[in-house]
Amino acid sequence: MKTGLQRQEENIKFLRSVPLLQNLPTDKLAKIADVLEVDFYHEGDFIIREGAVGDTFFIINKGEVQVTQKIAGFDDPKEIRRLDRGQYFGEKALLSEDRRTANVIALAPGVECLTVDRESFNSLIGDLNELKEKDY
Ligand code: 6JR
Repeated sequence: MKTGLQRQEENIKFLRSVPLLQNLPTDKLAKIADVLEVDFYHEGDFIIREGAVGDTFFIINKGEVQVTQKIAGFDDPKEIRRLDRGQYFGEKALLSEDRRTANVIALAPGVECLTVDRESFNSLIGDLNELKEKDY
């Protein structure tokens, strides 16, 4: 059995390996590790739906996701990229207080994400320059 403390230490170690969070001091990483939740998704699950309202930021801990977006004139959304362990998504709706800009779908065999809610995102992550400068 893993204790809560072991889980917390594992999460801090993983967060330290996430390029976005690389320059954060340990006390901030510990705060993120305190508030994050772990979510699991099966292959094909829509983690995010384009156009929905959203209040959650995601960091991929295991697996891979497909990002798709509606293209004017086409029925089916088109794949724009894939993301895997250590990468993040869901920041755009939080930064702009707007709707989700794309679909994010779990690929096989499933996905584990660390999630942070809007309030914690605002106080711990939202100010990072990489996020504000991100230009897809
Ligand atoms: N574009 C998430 C990953 C992209 C990408 C291009 C865009 C927008 P969200 O998909 O955050 O939820 O994290 O909106 O909260 O190439 N993602 N690659 N979004 N938007 C999003 C990102 C992630 C969906 C992308 C994304 C655009 C292009 C033109 C508006 C106008």
